[in-house]
Amino acid sequence: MDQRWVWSEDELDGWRSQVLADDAGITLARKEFERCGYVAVSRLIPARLRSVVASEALRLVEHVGVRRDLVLAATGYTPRLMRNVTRADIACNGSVIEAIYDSATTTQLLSVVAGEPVFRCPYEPEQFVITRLEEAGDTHGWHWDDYSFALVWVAECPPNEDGGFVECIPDTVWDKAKPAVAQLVRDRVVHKLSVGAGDVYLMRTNTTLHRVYPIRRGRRTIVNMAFASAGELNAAVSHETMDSLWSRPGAEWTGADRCNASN
Ligand SMILES: O=C(O)CCC(=O)C(=O)O
Ligand SMILES: [Fe+2]
Repeated sequence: MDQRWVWSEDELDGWRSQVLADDAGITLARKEFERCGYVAVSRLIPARLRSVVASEALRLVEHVGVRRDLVLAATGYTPRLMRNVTRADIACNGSVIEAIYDSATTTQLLSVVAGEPVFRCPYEPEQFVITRLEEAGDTHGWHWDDYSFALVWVAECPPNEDGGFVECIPDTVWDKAKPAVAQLVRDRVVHKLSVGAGDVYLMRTNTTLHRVYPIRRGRRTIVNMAFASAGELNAAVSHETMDSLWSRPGAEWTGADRCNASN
């Protein structure tokens, strides 16, 4: 069902006071994030917000999603078999995902959980994207993200026995010239996240190698919101995986924020 959401400042203020009052929830989340490099933050986000983000993601991926089937050299030729929606198409055809991304409540919440200041991503195309795994064998293969933090909203997800769960290896370094992904997967403990449909998690994605296990059936649709650390605001960050992923088929990606209207 297409549930459109009208953004209200009152609702945003309500979330801010509610979340900042939940000392116990924030402390637990901060400790787990510090220990593991990832943490489920669903209980810090009202169910209604999670549900309207999920509805918008499902609507947009149906209407303006583009199929990608790639392997990426910078992560050791790991696959990206998926459908996705660019930041430009989300901003052009949606409302709630961009509003939440831009809200000070979001960066405030992430800063307290991360234990350091968290900022909107300075590279616009990477700020928020939607990804759907939809065919048997679809996977978001092993990779690191370009920026320190990802807030991932899981809109739909198959049961674990059909794949689609997140695996990760914290405290790893992305050497783009020699990613050695297979070696890390062989030598290190692979953590499995317990996040299902309706959940939201935060991950330190620049130092946590991660992937989504291939699905066997069903669908997995997520919104990934990227955030930067203070040091990344002015640093030179390259975007080769992102630029390959989001380029339009047959076209050279220029990074321009072009919009593909859904109707
Ligand atoms: O689907 C997920 O939970 C992870 C997505 C991801 O790693 C990404 O979008 O970079
Ligand atoms: Fe990622």
